[in-house]
Amino acid sequence: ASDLREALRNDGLALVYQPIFDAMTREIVGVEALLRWHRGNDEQIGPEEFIPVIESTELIHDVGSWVIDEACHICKQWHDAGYDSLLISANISAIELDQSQLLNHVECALEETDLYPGTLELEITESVLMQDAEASLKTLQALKEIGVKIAIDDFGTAYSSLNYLKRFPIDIIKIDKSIANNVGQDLNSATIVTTIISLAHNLGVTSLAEGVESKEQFDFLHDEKCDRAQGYLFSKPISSEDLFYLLEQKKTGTLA
Ligand code: G
Ligand code: MN
Repeated sequence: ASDLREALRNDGLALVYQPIFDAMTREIVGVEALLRWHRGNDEQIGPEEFIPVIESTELIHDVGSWVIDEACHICKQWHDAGYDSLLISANISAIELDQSQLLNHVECALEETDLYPGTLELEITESVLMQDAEASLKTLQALKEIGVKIAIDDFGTAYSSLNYLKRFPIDIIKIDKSIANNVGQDLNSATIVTTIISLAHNLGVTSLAEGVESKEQFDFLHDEKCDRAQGYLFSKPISSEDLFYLLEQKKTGTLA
């Protein structure tokens, strides 16, 4: 944890950005911010390895706040550069969701960067929502009131309870990559994807498939009217500079 404190102070933490595509128009509609820790020389550590380590410490708030600040800041830059409807999505941990600090911090970050609240999406995993449903509900409702969008992450891997889908103010369902990734291979995954998409649509919620790696998978999602897609088929997570370059290429038609 002390290594991480050091990293936070010395630019050892960085965000990379994975574009999210409109499945119909194939335009980039948003970007998910993903945390990376550059430890030592060439070592890159993903959040699944270090977030659990710091969740029991105060550091989780510093890291969480930093992610939101950085994500809002970069998104505002993209807006100012002309991509003014681009959405930015950031991941929220269980501990953060549990605290009133989160709401205050999100409000501050939006105000400081002058970012339109409706362009910020916060991703929360299913299992986190379930841990303390009452407290989570309050925080999410407050976030909703200030105009922020809520995405439920890794959907289909935990309880997938219809009850909380109804109770929580959710705007986007992100279908877990393990499911979308299997649609070509097994019929069950394909059926699950189809079901989640129609569930989302019946609830008036946006459906997003993660982990799209092949053209076949994408064609299936397209046929099933999935709203958005994200995955290696389009792009892996990239630096903010590379993302900007990608947006420019798309605009000028250099890239199909
Ligand atoms: O839990 P969450 O859905 O936020 O995790 C996103 C992670 O999935 C990132 O670390 C990202 O690098 C990874 N990822 C993104 N696209 C793909 C993909 O197409 N295939 C696989 N296997 N992983 C992906
Ligand atoms: Mn996510």
